[in-house]
Amino acid sequence: MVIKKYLVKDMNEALTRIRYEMGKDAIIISQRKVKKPGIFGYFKPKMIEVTAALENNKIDPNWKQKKNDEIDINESINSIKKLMKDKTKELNNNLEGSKEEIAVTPAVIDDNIKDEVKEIKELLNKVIKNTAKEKEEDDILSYLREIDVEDELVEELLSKDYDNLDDFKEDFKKLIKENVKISNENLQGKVVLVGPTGVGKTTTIAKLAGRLALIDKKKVGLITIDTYRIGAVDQLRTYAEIMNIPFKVVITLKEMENAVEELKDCDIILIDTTGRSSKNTMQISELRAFIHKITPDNIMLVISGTTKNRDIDIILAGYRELNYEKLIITKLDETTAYGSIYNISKKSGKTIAYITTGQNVPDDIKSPAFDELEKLILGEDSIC
Ligand SMILES: Nc1nc2c(ncn2[C@@H]2O[C@H](COP(=O)(O)OP(=O)(O)OP(=O)(O)O)[C@@H](O)[C@H]2O)c(=O)[nH]1
Ligand SMILES: [Mg+2]
Repeated sequence: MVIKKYLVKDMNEALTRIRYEMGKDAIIISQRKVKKPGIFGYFKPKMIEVTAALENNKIDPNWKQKKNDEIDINESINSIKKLMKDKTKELNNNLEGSKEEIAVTPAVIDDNIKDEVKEIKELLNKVIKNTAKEKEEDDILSYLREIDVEDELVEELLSKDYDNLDDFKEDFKKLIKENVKISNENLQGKVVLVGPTGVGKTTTIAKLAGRLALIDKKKVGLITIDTYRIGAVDQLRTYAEIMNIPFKVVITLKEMENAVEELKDCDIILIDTTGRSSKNTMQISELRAFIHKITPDNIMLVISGTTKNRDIDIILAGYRELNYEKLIITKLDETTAYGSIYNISKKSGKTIAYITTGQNVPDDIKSPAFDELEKLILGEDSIC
């Protein structure tokens, strides 16, 4: 037997599609009102989910539907079929055997059929219930995909039964609270920013320097050890000149020591580093030697909010040896699903110091509020 579900606006549409796709022998076994899947479905009018069934021997050979459109309820269907077969056999035997002896009265047959129908109904109800449960699971999984949260990171919830997506969200909110922590930074001393290439380390340093020097009126110094990329030094020097703050370029460990010494009167020294591929352990170890020399007060990992889930693992593993304590999640303006905030927090176990939301220096940076991040992760808000 083939069972197929249709999400339609009304019964007319359902009947047309069922007749067209499954043929005239298909029967409707259930119908119910549902919301469209996904978060946006909650704002759309209700639809009808119609389940239709068709016996295998009545399937039109030209009917080519995708295999995954079929609902795998073979176990229950097989028990229904077996039951029907056994009952039919039993009834036939009774009828055969009774030809010469006693005639089977219509009342006896009626009772048998009634029992049979009752059992089939019970089995069908079970099947329909299971199908509804599968539907809720599907909704939850497609919601997680929509908001870009990795399934495995909410594993403990996926083993539970939820009647609807809202119930799931309530539990998910508790997980967000447990795993997404914010540190309200009062930056001081030597602060080093590390992270993969192009995530926005230098731009973030410029934004922080701007805020600290121009708004908080702190004495800020800048150091860069990023002499690797052409133009990298000029990038930060330009900002330093505009803000009129001291700026040092270091190449060797000795120069690093000297630069820190020369900037010792500053309230905050922001140190920019070369973007390193997290897969290149040699480069990261080199960076560690510099960082060790500085004895920083704060090491922050800068990671883009647009990072793919599997790359987050590689980045976090690659930078672990630098013992970073805080996170800066950048480029949140470049995505529409903010699950990465949850994924990065949960996987790293570190607190978020800042998020950045654009290229403007110094405006597009902030210490986020928890509620703000929660809404973004849940897909209830966005950064335009
Ligand atoms: N949309 C957007 N772009 C950003 C953000 N932060 C930085 N960028 C841009 O990302 C690009 C790379 O920024 P950089 O600051 O040079 O990145 P980096 O990490 O220092 O790069 P490397 O030094 O090469 O490792 C630049 O074009 C920035 O303007 C942000 O929050 N949003
Ligand atoms: Mg840079």
